Amino acid sequence: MTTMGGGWTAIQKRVTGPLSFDRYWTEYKYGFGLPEQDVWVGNDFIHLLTKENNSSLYVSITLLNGTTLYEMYDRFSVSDEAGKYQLFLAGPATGTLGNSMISYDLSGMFFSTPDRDNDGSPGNCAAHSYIRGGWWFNWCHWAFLNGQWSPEYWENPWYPTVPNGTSVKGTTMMIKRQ
Ligand SMILES: [Ca+2]
Repeated sequence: MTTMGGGWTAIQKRVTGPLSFDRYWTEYKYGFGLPEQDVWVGNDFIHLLTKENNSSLYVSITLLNGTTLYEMYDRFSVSDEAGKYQLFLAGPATGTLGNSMISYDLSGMFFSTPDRDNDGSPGNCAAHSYIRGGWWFNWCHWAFLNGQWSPEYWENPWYPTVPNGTSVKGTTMMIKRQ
C-alpha cells in the first residue's frame, strides 16, 4: 500500500464486486474474502492492530468514472469482542469524502450484523433488506462501506458526497500505526 506515504495495512477492500458482505457475526469476527481481492480481515484482527490506540484510518471510495475520494481519520480503534467491537474515531479528519463517520455519530457505536443487533435504532439496521451487512450502525449510518454491491440498493455509502444510488467501483479501508 503506497497511498499517503505507504505503510498502510488494508482491513477492508472491495475491488471486484461480487463477494457478498451480507454475513453473520462470526464471519465478521474471523474475516472473509481474499487479501488481494475483496476482503474483510476480521474484527478480532482489527482489534489487535488498533488496540494501542495509535492507528490512523484511511477510507476511500472509487466511483464508476475512476475518481477516488478519500478521508483520513487521525485516530481509529476497535474494541474486543466482549466490548462488541466498539468503534472509536477521532480527528482531525482530512480528505475529499467528508467527515461522515464522526459527524453522523458512528464513533462510539458497537458492531452489528444481521444476527446481532447492537445498534442505536429500534430495529436492526444490519438486517434491513436494503442494507444487509456488518457495520458500526447507529440509526442507521450515512457512511457504510459493507453494503450490497448493486449501487441502486447501496444506501448512502458516504452521505452527502456519495449518496444513494451512486455507482461505486471500489472501496478500501486501511490503517497505519503512528
Ligand atoms: Ca437496535
